[in-house]
Amino acid sequence: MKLIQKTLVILALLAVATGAYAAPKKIVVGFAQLGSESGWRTANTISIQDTFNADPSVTLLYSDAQQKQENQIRALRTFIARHVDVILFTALVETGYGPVMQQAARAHIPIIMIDRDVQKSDQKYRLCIMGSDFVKEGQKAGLWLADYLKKMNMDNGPINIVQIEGTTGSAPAIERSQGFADIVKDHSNWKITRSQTGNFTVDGGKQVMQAFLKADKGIQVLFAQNDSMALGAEQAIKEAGLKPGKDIIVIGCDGVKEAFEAMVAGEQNATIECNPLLGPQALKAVHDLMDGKKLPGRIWTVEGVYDQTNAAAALPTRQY
Ligand code: GYE
Repeated sequence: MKLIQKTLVILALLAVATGAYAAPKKIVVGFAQLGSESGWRTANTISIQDTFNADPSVTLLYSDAQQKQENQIRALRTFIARHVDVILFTALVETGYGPVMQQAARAHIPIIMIDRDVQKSDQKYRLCIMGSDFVKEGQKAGLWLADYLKKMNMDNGPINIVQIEGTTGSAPAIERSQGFADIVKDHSNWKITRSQTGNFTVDGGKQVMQAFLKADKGIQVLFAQNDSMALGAEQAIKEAGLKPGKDIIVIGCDGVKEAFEAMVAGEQNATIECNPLLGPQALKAVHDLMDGKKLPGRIWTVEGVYDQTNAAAALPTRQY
């Protein structure tokens, strides 16, 4: 080998060794998902994974806590120990995350929350939150019911409403209950006679509705705080020999495809949309942050209400 060639080889080796030719450093994002309890959650996970995995400048580390807070806290600790650049986090319940979030703050790892928030006193440890207005969703369910009862000429006598709540202590369960109660109290003839958690799952919704139907023959309305529980409850209603959507008015929440199919089949009356497709806006927030831009404290998702009057038209365009 001639001297000039030797020199070039040595220079190239030196450049690699000193990192001058190394690929640009990837942004490492840890996503602490809470579980896979519902159709909504599956759509949410896929949206984040697909969006982040399609971006070659990002590495996504994913953890599914299987609806157990201790698993989620462990995942957050692992992300902190690995010094990820950003943590994406949705809280199973509102309380109990203060210490681990503080640990992330001390390690200067920013937390971007999606979907479910933590309690007020711990919100100082997160940079921003993006997702839905759950109080508004509960109110929309109540307002839809008021309109419907008027339309059906049913709003004169007492209205017996049962509620199947989401995971106890979670932001959407607390806030949807609150929003729905806001509207119930404006109607002196409405009463929530039973309210119990179905943990946001199809099975949970079915079991709770079975128990409600055994105990009470006069149920007129069900507000299920997500569509998975509404779909489970619809099965229970059918197995009890009644027609969901006719004998019992059923309102769900989320807007998953199966709920649209149930509305088209006349077995569910309405769903309050809650959009899980947060991947694109979460990725934008991560890039903005890494580019040194300031993130807004709150990014709201824009959502609608669907019932049997517009479900069939919307069904072909539903993405989740
Ligand atoms: O409504 C439910 C899911 O946090 C908004 O969680 C989310 C809720 C959603 O299990 O289906």
